This record gives sequence, structure tokens and C-alpha cells, in this order.
Amino acid sequence: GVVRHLRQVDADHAGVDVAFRADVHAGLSQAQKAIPARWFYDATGSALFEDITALPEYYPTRSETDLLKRHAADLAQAIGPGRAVVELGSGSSTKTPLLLDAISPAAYVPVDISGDFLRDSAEQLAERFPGLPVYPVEADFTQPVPLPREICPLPKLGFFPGSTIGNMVARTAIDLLRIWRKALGDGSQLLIGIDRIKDRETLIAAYDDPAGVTAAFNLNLLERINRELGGDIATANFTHRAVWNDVNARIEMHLVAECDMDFTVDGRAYHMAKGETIHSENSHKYGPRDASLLLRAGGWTPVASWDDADPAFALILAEA
Ligand code: AVJ
Repeated sequence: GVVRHLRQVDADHAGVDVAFRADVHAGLSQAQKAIPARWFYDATGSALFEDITALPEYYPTRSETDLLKRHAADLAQAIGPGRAVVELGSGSSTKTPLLLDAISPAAYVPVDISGDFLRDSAEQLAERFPGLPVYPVEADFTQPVPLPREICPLPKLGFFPGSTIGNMVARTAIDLLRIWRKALGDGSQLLIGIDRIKDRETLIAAYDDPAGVTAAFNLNLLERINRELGGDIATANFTHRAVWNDVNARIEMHLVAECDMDFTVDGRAYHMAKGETIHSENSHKYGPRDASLLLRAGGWTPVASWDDADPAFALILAEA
């Protein structure tokens, strides 16, 4: 059952995440406007992301789910029973039950910044796995997070699916891997999902679907700013754009201003010229060698990898 919900998020008197406010103002003040991708995931954004994972063009979720199903026995063998599974950015992950079924863990600690989503999914999971202690932690997993004391003596398995690490530039990804290497401790393992570099068409289709779900997901960031930070952004004047940045091996998502405009957030004035963009997400893709190098730089030694061929996606197991 759900043992205890831990909350590690700072809110000001309006109940708005202070970090969101700070990131939006800092990001809108840059020459290339940019807002970190983690702010997509309010209740609406989390629901839209769930819709994305069901799109025929969005292959990562399907590939990773297939890998977990196909290689359950190998995973059980490589990981072993009795670990505390700490999932980073759990959302409403449908992959988690596959992993938990495969490895018989001793505890489950989902860490997610979206509190309501976390609460619901933790309860569903606790129902599905009676006898498994669940300790949801509402927190930004890019910062050091205190773990529930009960799991202290258990060996840990960090579970970081979905290629979420791709949202970070290498420097930040390495910092995060090091934070979790320290938090999970000696003898821990990390099971991480990595999206591979592949042909441009497949990548673009996955991030600019014809049904417009990814566009709605991207635009919700502006609506969230209006809702939570008292913005008056004319969201209808923005469009969604996904581009492949070959030099940095990443998909970038932008919100494109379709005309000159002025708006305010929190009473602060901003201007955008027609064609100017707000860079809202990076999704880095890694070849096998890049992924190994990244993990090693972050303090983890890769020990096994399971690959889906088409479209390419990998699950990598690493040890502390
Ligand atoms: C949740 C970060 C893995 O980068 O593929 C999906 C988010 N953005 N479609 C990704 C996302 C647009 C997703 N991650």
C-alpha cells in the first residue's frame, strides 16, 4: 500500500511553484527565449503526454514497453529480487508494472513533480501490487531528493524510462546521473531508456504528429503560464514546430510567434517579433557509444543493453 506521500516542492503563498515562475521570467528574458521542458507536466500536460504515448508515430513508449515484455526474464536475472525501485519522473507510467512483475522488488518509490498525477498512479499501483510498500515522493528529480528512511538498507534500482534523460544537455544529464549515483549508493543499479539516433522523417513524425496532439502539448505550456502566472499570452498566435538539430543530435520543439506581439506575465512585459520562437524542449538521441560515455561520465558502468531495432530504442542496465 501507499505508506506515506513525501512532498519536496516549494510553493509561494499563491500555491504556484516558485521555480516555475523564476524559470519562465529568466527564459523569456533571453535572446533565444527558452523554457525548460519539465514545466510541460501540469495536470493537462501530463494527460496530453499520455495521449502522445498512444500515437502511432510516437514509437519510444511502444518500443520500450515491448523491450520490458520481451526481456522480462533477462531483466529478472540481471537485477534480482529484493531491490527498492526508485523511478525518476514516474508520471502515470504503464511500464512500471511490467518491471515490478519481472523483478519482485521490496519497495517502490515513484518520484514525480506532478503531485496529483503521482498520487493517483501510486494508489493504482499499490492496489495492483498488494504487499509492496509504495512511497511516492513529490519532487523535482533533477535536484537531490531525500529518500524515505525505510528503504535505506535495501539495494536500489534506479528506473529512468522513456528516454527522459534526453531532455537534458550532456552537462546536466551527467550532473543528474551523478546525483542519483550518490543518492542510490554503492551496489545500486540503474535501468535507463535511451532513444537512438535514426532517420529524420521518423523522428520528426514522432514530435509533430498529424493529429496535432504534440502541438497541443507544446501550446499548453503557454496556457499554463496564463493560468498559473497571470499571463495574457495570445496562445492562438503561436504554432508548434519540431526540428532535428543534427549538430547536437536532438529534436527541438519550439513555439513560433506567427506575428509581432506584446504580452505580460505577472505584470512584466515581453515582446516577440514575428518568426521568433520560444525553445520549449530538447530531446537528445544517443548512439551506443554516446550512451556508454554519458553513463560512465555520470558514475555508472553499463553492464547490459536490450535494443529494439526499428525504430531504434534501447534499455540499458548500469551498475554503480
Ligand atoms: C518524456 C521527454 C521522453 O522527449 O520524447 C514527447 C517528451 N515531447 N513528445 C520525449 C515529448 C514531445 C518525451 N520525454
